[in-house]
Amino acid sequence: MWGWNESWEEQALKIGGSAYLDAEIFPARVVEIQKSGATAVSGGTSGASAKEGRILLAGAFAEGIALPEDLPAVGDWLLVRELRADPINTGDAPWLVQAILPRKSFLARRAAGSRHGDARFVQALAANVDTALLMTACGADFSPGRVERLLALCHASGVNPLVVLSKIDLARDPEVPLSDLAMVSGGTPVLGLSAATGAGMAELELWLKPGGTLALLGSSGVGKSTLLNALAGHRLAETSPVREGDGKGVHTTSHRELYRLRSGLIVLDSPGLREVQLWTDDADIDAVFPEIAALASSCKFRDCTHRKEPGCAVLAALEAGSLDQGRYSRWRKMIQETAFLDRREDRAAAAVERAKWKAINKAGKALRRDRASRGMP
Ligand SMILES: Nc1nc2c(ncn2[C@@H]2O[C@H](COP(=O)(O)OP(=O)(O)OP(=O)(O)O)[C@@H](O)[C@H]2O)c(=O)[nH]1
Ligand SMILES: [Mg+2]
Ligand SMILES: [Zn+2]
Repeated sequence: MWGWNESWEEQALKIGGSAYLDAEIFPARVVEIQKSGATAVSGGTSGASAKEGRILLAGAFAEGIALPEDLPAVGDWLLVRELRADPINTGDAPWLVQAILPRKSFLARRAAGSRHGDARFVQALAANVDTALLMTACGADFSPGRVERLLALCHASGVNPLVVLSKIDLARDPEVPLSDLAMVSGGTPVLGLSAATGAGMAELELWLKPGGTLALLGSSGVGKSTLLNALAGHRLAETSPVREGDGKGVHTTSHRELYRLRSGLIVLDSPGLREVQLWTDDADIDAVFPEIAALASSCKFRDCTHRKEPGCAVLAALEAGSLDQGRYSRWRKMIQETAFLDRREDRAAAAVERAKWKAINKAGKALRRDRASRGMP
């Protein structure tokens, strides 16, 4: 159930040991995260039917949380212990998290802005996703550049991407946007489909396997929830029309949730991504721009930045017209952006570290006095 398999069972045994064998602790998958808290469903090999529980972060597990990615994300498999029901409070007993089973993949982006106080500004999108549909729609939403960013995100996460052009019923000739996408997708397959007419749906199904977890990614209004409903064969999630004027979505879906379809497929629907800030390194970006990476190996200088250096093979290809100008500009922007964010992050991360240290260390004052008495800053 919910994608549990032998390799999860192995991990659970290794980490949970006898408490797991005695069923004191059991596996549960995080299916929904709301502002008010997280919900998980019980899983594992015991024949018992799945039940839902509220996740509680406390005790040793909570104390061990140092970074945002240490927190449970949607799709995570947890080992939990049911707190004994309180005889006075008749509400359901919460599930105390003991451990997160090692993730098979982790989709994350940089959180926008530094106000979140996250040490590394990372925002988890989902854990243990097998395949992600990187969606862009025919019409106003169409953006090969956004698909490139999503591809880089997948590269950094261990998720298999599949590029999807949605709403092909709206295009006069879908071959044009499809070939634009093929230009930017490297070896990643590109599928055109319409949840409205059903075109391309059979082809999509060929890529999906029961028990696998599929994530739908793309900006608001591309048709993620509509596709989820089409795959399910009935209405699971709310959808709403895009804005008349500019064709933008209206952010209908407001939280991340995993749905288990009758076919056994598990689908993550999530809010539209407003911006895709990369949580990647240069290698992930290069993987999305293989033609640039290939040219770079012929540059005169090994640390060539491909901006103005003499003997730069990338600039030469640009000049000769064999490298697409748009691809080059977008590649440069992504590289610059991650370099800028890395620099900004170092300072902010240090500040967060300092604040945390101050809060945790009860002997802080004494320590500072001691340091001061020894003439240290
Ligand atoms: N013509 C056409 N319209 C579609 C198709 N798929 C979705 N739509 C419409 O596009 C609009 C937005 O669809 P949603 O499924 O709500 O989009 P979403 O990606 O879930 O948007 P958010 O939840 O805001 O992120 C709805 O009016 C859908 O009916 C399609 O294949 N063809
Ligand atoms: Mg939606
Ligand atoms: Zn160069």
